Amino acid sequence: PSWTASFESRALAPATPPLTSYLLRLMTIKKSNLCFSADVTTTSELLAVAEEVGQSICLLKTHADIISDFGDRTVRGLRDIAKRKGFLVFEDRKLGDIGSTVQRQYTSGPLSIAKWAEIVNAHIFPGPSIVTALASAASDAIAVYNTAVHTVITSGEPSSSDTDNDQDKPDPNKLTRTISVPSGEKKASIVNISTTIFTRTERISPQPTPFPSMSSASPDPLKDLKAKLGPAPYLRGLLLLAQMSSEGNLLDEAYTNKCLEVARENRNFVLGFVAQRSLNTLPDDNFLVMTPGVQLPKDSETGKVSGDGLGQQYNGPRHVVGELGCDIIIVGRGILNAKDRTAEAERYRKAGWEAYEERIGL
Ligand code: BMP
Repeated sequence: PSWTASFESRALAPATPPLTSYLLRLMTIKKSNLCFSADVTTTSELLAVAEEVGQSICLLKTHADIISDFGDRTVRGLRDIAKRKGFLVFEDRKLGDIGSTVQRQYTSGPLSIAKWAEIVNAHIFPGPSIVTALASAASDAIAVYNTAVHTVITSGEPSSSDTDNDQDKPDPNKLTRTISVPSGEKKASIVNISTTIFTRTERISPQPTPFPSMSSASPDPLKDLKAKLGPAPYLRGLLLLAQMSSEGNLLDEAYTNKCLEVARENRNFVLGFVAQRSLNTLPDDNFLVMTPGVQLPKDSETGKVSGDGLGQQYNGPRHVVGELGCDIIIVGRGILNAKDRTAEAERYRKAGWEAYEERIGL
């Protein structure tokens, strides 16, 4: 589809991968094409700001490696807020190494990105196998998740006495049988007992915390959104760094085109790009473009915001979304440094959404 097509119609196009489709539907229902870049250095700050802006965003971008106390509390807290407020999580890790190394960076170590972030990004300078390696690691992570779900269905409700017992570990044969008979009733129970599953899986797994808790006791402020959208699917996707916002960057047009080529070869896993303009040129291209380097002038100012003195270059939402065809604006300090972040996030949401509506002719 061309970039003048609505997000809704792009979500419904038959070839759209499930994660892209979910995100496009989320954006449509929430009327938000705003990604907040939560560039903070502690878990408390991250969770506080996610609460403050969550209502206005479709995506929250992290740099987990700058969070000094990143760990289980960070992941559980963030997943809980993402679930309650309805947004996806994007870890801006910018992977860029040989396939074998990026697989480990993605799935293990203190960050274990694949466990808690629906989206991660990568450079393609190591060559296209970075993408296939990550796709394979992602599908393994999804398989582990599904195994965990089916384990509990097979084993029934945990009792307080048996959850730490080694005998509770999944029996792979049993699991395969369970997966092959997903009746309607079983599907319903998968959703209903997911809270138990995660608690239990964490106790029985050889790894300390394989998946974040999906449980939430808090009231749901976005019930309507959830009723329309359903629960977020457990899926993983990749963005390629096709262009950068920083002055003098080396990602030239040939490199950008190469990214597009690699993305087209991996359409089910690559949901789009971090770039400064839409890269969709073929009728089949339905890649999302997420664009950093976006700021609005402050209320009292009329002037243009140009940069941060460290190479960052800023443009307004109207320019990048309306004129260059970008889909999602990524905003960090524009919101982070505001006195009232909730109000500022809402101001950016509106500006981004109006630019999108104008672009599709509404
Ligand atoms: P800010 O809006 O505060 O300038 O933050 C921009 C965010 O987007 C930062 O987290 C930065 O790492 C990221 N980013 C960028 O600015 N330009 C790029 O080309 C790619 C990025 O990921």
